[in-house]
Amino acid sequence: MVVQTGFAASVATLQADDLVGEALSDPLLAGSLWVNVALMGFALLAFTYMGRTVTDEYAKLIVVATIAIPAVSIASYLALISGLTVGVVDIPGRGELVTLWGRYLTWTFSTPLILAALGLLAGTNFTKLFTAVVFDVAMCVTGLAAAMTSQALWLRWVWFALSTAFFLVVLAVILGSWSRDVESQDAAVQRLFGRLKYLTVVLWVGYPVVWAIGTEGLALFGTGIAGLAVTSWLYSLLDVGAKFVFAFLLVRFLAVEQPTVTRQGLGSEGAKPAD
Ligand code: RET
Repeated sequence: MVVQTGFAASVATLQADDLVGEALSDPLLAGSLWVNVALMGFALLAFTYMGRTVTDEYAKLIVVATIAIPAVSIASYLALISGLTVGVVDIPGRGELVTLWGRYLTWTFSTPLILAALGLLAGTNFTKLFTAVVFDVAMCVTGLAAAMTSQALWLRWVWFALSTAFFLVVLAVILGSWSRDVESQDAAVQRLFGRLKYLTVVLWVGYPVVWAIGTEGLALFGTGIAGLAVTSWLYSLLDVGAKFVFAFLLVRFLAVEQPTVTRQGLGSEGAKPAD
């Protein structure tokens, strides 16, 4: 076994830094990141302004969760641009792969906010919201593991499969439990929930598809369609829909309609202290 000396190790780090620096100086890749910093910066200001008229305390909670989505996103994209969350994975037989792993990391914070906003709108209870968020976080963390695994190529796909299994739980909560919960809400809330639900489900399914066809997935077999910049653009465009459009529709609705959203409270449904 060859143990790398300190010197050899620092040469390897230097090469990795060079690769990251080179990748980030590609204008096409940089553009895919800056566009979202600009959009999310605008979103943060616009949503704060739009949300100021919401009076109902529960609706305000939904607004706060929604405004936090672009806030997390700006930090996420700045970290990528700064190279803080971009690295190199050395895959045996395939060479060095530049990975924007910060995306998977920050989804751990942004996606629970999206789910909180959606679940609160449906008026769901704590148990169901907790279920969706826990499995969502598990999906993101195992997705990060898939991207960082260099031990063997097939192990990346094992992580991918595990992450997908957790994703299915999230989809089941949205399409099953929450779709039933929302039936006790106003017609207008139901209509908005229906739109946001389909927007979310369709766009979220796009993320594992991009992973599979992009640089992290099939590209390692020489069959992926997308290079680093194209993969990054695809994620950025999905983000525009899953975060910006989602949050815009929600905040606008809460500000304009001033709906009263009823909720099931914290425990399991129907259980009252006197029972
Ligand atoms: C990965 C790869 C492993 C398998 C699966 C994935 C799913 C990712 C999803 C991401 C959604 C992100 C959003 C971000 C907004 O900020 C990790 C790509 C299932 C669903 C909505």
